[in-house]
Amino acid sequence: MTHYTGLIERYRKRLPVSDSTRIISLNEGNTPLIQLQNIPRLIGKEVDIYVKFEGLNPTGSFKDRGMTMAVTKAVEAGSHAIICASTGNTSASAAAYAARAGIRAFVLIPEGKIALGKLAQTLMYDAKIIQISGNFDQGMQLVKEVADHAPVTIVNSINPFRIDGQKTAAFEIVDALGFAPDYHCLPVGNAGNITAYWKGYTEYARDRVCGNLPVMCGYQAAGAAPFVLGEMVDHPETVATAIRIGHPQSWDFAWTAQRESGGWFDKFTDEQILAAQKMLSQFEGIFCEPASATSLAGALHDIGSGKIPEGSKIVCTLTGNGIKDPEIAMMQCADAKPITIDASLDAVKRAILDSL
Ligand code: AN7
Repeated sequence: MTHYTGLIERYRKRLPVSDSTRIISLNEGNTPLIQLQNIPRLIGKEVDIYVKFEGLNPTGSFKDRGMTMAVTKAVEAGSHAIICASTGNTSASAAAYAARAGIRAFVLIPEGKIALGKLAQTLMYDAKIIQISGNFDQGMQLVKEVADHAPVTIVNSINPFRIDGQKTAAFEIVDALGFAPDYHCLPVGNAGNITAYWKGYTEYARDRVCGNLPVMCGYQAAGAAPFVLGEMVDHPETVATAIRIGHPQSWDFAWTAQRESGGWFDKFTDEQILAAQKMLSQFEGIFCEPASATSLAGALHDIGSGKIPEGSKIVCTLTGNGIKDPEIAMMQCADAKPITIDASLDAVKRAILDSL
């Protein structure tokens, strides 16, 4: 390949595009799979943990994988506008790909409950932002209803092209490792992503690109854990606003992934999620957003309990970039306020010597 031009070009044969399709791309995908070096040593376990850092996509989240496909197909079908409900990342991604395509984007977001970076991005990409005094689930319901009455294409993960785009993350992992991991850990909100990874892995296994399949581990925030409770949650709450979702759209698909892979769902408190986010930053230099760290919180818990045995190869997807949510990051580091000193050599020298 000459230079990388996005996941549709790379996996063209496995995606529903033709030679005449105009590809709407921002060179998404091809994100790093980074092996953790310090955390396994800290916890004293013999495990290979890799993180798939999806925060390095063009708009800072895994949503770009699905959005390049969904917007490409919307434009191919003649659509001039897209719409989504979002906890923040889908809206940023939809807005960016609409800008790239030259079409309009409408996004419904829960007022006051989306991270600052996501709001700033979406404004910059010039989407029409509609805040509702309600949560994501109510927004999603409204989007489904309004799409029946207006010429707009829904680009939430109920759009099957989103799932097709996102399955390429599983392809990249197998292409990088030469095999599928033993365990794949993901944060779960609407469950589109766990659905997509399972589709990608099973497609590769069917075609003998890999000989094994991972166990799928879906982790939720304790206050927004419908898969763990086995029923919808009407008032989801969590500091990880990206996964503040109580009525997942890919309910049946996610249960299929769990059942077929022999996997499980579990839930973790905001404190556990934030601790995992800080740990990744502090000990590995990898800054993801709070929701993303739920995958590591879950993996560490299940490694600790032995549910994931030593010797395992584990991939945790880090779905979004830490820079998306500066307010939570500052809150996490409230005790580490920067010091202010005189602009003199003496004062700087003293500050350094004091903290060595
Ligand atoms: C960082 O943007 O639902 O289980 O509207 O932003 O596929 O829903 C975001 C979801 C995990 C959960 N991590 O993925 C939205 C939205 C981050 C996310 C998820 C989201 P799914």
